[in-house]
Amino acid sequence: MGKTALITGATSGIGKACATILAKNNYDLIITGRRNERLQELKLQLEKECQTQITTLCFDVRNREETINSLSSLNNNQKKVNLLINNAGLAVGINPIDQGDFEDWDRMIDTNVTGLLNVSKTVIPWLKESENPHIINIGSIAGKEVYPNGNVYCASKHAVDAISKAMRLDLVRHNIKVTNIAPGLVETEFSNVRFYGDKEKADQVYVGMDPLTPEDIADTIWFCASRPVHVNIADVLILPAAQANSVTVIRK
Ligand code: NDP
Ligand code: 8X3
Repeated sequence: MGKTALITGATSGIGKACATILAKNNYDLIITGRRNERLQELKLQLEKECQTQITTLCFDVRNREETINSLSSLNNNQKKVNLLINNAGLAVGINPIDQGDFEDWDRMIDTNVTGLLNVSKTVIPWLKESENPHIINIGSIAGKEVYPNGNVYCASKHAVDAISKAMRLDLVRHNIKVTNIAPGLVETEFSNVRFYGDKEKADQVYVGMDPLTPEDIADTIWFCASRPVHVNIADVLILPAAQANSVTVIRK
């Protein structure tokens, strides 16, 4: 039987790369994000290149009602989700905690934590009914250690790390595998968002080093998703070769 994956935040970066590798491996997809034009473009491209069905859902994971209504609009066949990739997320700002911005904090916590929970709570009942169900949460090295000025983003990703562990405990009896993926520096739109669209500042993050690409992370996710039924890769920390921890990066 065919497999279906639901990917949040598929309009860019890691989520888009996951959609691409899964479509190439014959998964039907439900791709989500707030930028509908990008979802439609990706659907067209993947349906042209691969023989799979792509469904798009445009919603903001922070909005619980919108999330539940949008996901609930899927038909019973589309709800046979085998793989949920909780990827939608962001960092906004990088400041000492006494200079942080309430709105930035809300955006990070509401997206990275509440949004992930909104989607998961809606989709878990469908996973329970599907074959070889699997949840992959995109955490971060920021969920393993705290770095200067990373405060609230790090807290939100520590929450993702804890939720992954909690899901693994609570869902093992339903045979649902749970994997936490914790990347270091990956060049996507992430830093552009973090620096409020200041491209020069965003580019500085990756200067003089080879960051990971979204495809590197998607490869790792595909490896986790394609293990035999009895194998669960629980947690993966994946770094560029030039990065040793959050603050130690060797630049040329
Ligand atoms: P991008 O900015 O390229 O992609 C982020 C994705 O999240 C977009 O598709 C965006 O879609 C979606 N998204 C953001 N906010 C919302 C929202 N409120 N509702 C729905 N979708 C939303 O960044 P990355 O690909 O790098 O980020 C993906 C994940 O990887 C994030 O969770 C991030 O924290 C994590 N990560 C990134 C690292 C990096 O260095 N880049 C390292 C470690 C982890 P849209 O704007 O269309 O809604
Ligand atoms: C993104 C990686 O180091 O910018 O989660 O926090 S980092």
